[in-house]
Amino acid sequence: MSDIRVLTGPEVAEHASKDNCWIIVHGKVYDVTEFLPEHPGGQAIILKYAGKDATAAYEPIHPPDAITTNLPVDKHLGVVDASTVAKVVKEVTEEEKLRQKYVEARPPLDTIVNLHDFETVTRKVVSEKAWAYYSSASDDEITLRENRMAYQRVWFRPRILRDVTNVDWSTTILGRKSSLPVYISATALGKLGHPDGELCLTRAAQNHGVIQMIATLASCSFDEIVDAAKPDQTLFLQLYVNRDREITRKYVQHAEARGVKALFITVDAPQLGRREKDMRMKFVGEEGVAKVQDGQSDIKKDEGVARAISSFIDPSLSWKDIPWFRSITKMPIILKGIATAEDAILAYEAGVQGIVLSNHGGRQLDTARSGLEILVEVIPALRARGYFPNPNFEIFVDGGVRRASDVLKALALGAKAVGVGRPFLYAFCSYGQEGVEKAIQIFRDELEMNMRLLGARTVDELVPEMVDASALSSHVVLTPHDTLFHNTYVPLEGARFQES
Ligand code: 173
Repeated sequence: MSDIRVLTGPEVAEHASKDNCWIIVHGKVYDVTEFLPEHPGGQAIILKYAGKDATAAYEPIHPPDAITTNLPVDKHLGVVDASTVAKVVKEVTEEEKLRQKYVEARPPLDTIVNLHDFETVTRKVVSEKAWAYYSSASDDEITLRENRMAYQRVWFRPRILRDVTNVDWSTTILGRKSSLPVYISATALGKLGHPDGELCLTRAAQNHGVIQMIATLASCSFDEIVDAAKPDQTLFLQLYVNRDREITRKYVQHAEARGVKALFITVDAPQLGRREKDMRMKFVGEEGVAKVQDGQSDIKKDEGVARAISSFIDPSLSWKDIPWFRSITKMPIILKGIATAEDAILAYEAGVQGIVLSNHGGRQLDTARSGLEILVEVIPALRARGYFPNPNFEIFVDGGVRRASDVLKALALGAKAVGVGRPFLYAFCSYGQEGVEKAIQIFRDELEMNMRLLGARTVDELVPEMVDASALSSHVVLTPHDTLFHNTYVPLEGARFQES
């Protein structure tokens, strides 16, 4: 071990330019000069930390192994003597002070009564940047809001006098036991909102028999998440397909070897939507950075966090690729992001094991329809061809689910289970693992009550006759105002004037 080079802070600090750029991450020194133009997030952000410790900025956006796997070994220069590194004294901004105050004044967890509450708390206790990234949706955010509204256009037709002493909401998802007809859907960059990131989900899920879908762009590395899971815990994987299929092949096969039970290929994001809240945040936040570039144009600077790191996603992905995926894995393949009956039929005929009817949480094509509305189009179309019901082809819905009543509506209309993304993310941003456990408990409590009141003792008893979805596809119906949702929803802002 004696041949490891030990550098001092001042030595590293001498390499602080575009032509000679060293950085410190997790106590190690890296020469990133040649890597600068290749950095998916642009060079500017690295240059901001040239010659300094970049760990704090690096951590939420990258899995821990991102730098070691992407940078040739000869650029790993050595370790830094911690006592010699000038602490990048993070100036405690007014924003940060306020955030800390809110963290301290968080409502006690036992006073949290519904999933909206986690969102209310998260908005105050995470950084503005994290909030902008998580909460944003594309363009005018019409679809984001529609995802809630759609559930409110479906009304229950409850049945009575059925002896509902015992109700059971457990189910199977792709042949795997799940204590809820809900799975934790993939969301990226968990460490922006909590230091343990997605591990909060993994730990909570294992205590409650809930299935977690790991995101390709999680802040924790894939292996960290799998290592944190129990051997018998079911994990699914969400996949962004890389332009370099070899990388994707290795990733998928590694996941399968590590015991992941299903592959959800995201098919609605050949390009990321323009999420304006996120874009504005980045633009304002990195203003100083643009100057480092000295007139160089950095097209990434106003794109927001997600767009900056999504350039590896292959927009050429097509139906022709499905047989290749089938050839590289035995895991069930599910296409995530189907939005029409036409594509649901193609998916079935392509031989995949399921589809997620989704608009990516309103973050992709704005004014795309809600998953629930897609569901009532897809089921009859599949049924007419004899493709539904079929135990080997499961249909999922995600987007906008905040209540067990939403879950029951989707199941009654033919979904096998629903995906829940942001609410679980917000649960850990606000209260860590315990928050996620509480969110699961809330689902249980609401499912118990709603199933009793609806007269369904098991998920199999949730039938289409229990709902009136006749207004679902009509977008001009009045429903009572969803107060909690609208109180949490932050309206888009207009252009910002510069400060003088
Ligand atoms: O919705 C997203 O933000 C998302 O899917 C994504 C895609 C690429 C990078 C980060 C997040």
